[in-house]
Amino acid sequence: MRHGLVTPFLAAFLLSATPEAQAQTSRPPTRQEGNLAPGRGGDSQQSVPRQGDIPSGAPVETAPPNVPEFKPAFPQQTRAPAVKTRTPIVVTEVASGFNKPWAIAFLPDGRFLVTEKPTGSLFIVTAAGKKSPPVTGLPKVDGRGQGGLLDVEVGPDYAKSGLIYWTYYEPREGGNGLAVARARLVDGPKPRIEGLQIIFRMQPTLKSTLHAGGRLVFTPDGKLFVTLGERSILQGRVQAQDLKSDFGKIVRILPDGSIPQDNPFVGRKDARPEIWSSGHRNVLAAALDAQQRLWVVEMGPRGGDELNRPEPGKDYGWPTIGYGEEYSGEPIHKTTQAAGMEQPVYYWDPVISPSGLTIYSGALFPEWKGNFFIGGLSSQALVRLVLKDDRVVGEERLLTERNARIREVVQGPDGALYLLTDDSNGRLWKLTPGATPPGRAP
Ligand SMILES: [Ca+2]
Repeated sequence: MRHGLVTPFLAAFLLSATPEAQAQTSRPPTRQEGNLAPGRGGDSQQSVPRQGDIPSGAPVETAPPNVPEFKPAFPQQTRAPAVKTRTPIVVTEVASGFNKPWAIAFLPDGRFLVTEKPTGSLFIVTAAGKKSPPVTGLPKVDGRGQGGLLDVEVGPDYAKSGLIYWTYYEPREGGNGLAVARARLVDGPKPRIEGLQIIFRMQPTLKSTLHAGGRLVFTPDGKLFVTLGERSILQGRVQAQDLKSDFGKIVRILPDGSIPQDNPFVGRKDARPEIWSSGHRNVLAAALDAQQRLWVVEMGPRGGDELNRPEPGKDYGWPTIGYGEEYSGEPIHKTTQAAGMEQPVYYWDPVISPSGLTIYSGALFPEWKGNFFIGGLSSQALVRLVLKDDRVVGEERLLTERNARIREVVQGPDGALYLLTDDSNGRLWKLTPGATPPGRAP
């Protein structure tokens, strides 16, 4: 079993965001939007270390590693110094009662789309937390294990087309596989979809209830990244290194499912043309940064969760290299480095079990600009990373006092963070800055 460390959350609220910063409005959504350049935000008058300074000191992780014989390839590839958010955080429960919810997307009118994994249900939720009946017309899902209805995104041309996109475990003859669908959302008291199209089917079909990936990320140039896992069982795992298989890949398609002609393997007979990058294990967390570069956080084996920045045609090593081991304690990798294989930007041992990634670009929390927020399942935390020059320089674990598995984190159009907890009574939380504590005003 995965068992991440739970660090006590110390509510030492020294400072708060400036009123000016809070009054600013931020840009709209989230996973397809990047962060602004790291800056000082509203805290430039404070005497504590400013954003942009390099943190130092002990790491947030204090538990011993599962695989101590594997050493990082460069300083701070793991266990970066602990950092602490100074702005008081207010957690508001927007809605609850979701059965293992998986993803949030924002409709232009301020409502949310929320998926439920095992039931395959999609809900429209108002800002006040009122849930619609399940949207009808979605295809049946294979909801066993890690399967079901996973990610949902509002199409980039939604205002005109009404198109939404989602991922799910598709039941197939001989097993299942991840599929990407799109359809027009028809709003109303009994919402439904119209014009269903399955735009992508992960190949091959396999009997597994695990590791199919499933995050969707639209890019501003009209492409769609889909993250795909390696199905966990050994027959699938080895295919993460096979370019004729979709397993353990990030793929890049157009919204109608066709292949962008500038994909790295287009025109090669020995590779599938949808592949963007290979050698991934199971990616449930993906987002673009301010430069529109894709970042992913991978669910690793015991002691091997990874942050990667997948570049076209590159191999991220799984299962040949890595920093973890089997849950049984048996080795997986002989080594952590190999020619032609990329190093992770950062790794966690013990693991956090990442699901959901947002790179913060809002104005509500100026000190968070450019920071990475990762949902932690076994770690029961919202994991915050501070990066400088594409290296992790600080790590924080937020919300640990709530003992909740965090499945999803997205930035709303209002600059708040929205989270889902992974529970049979799953909750939708909103994170906003609190008031400046008395006597602590700048
Ligand atoms: Ca790797």
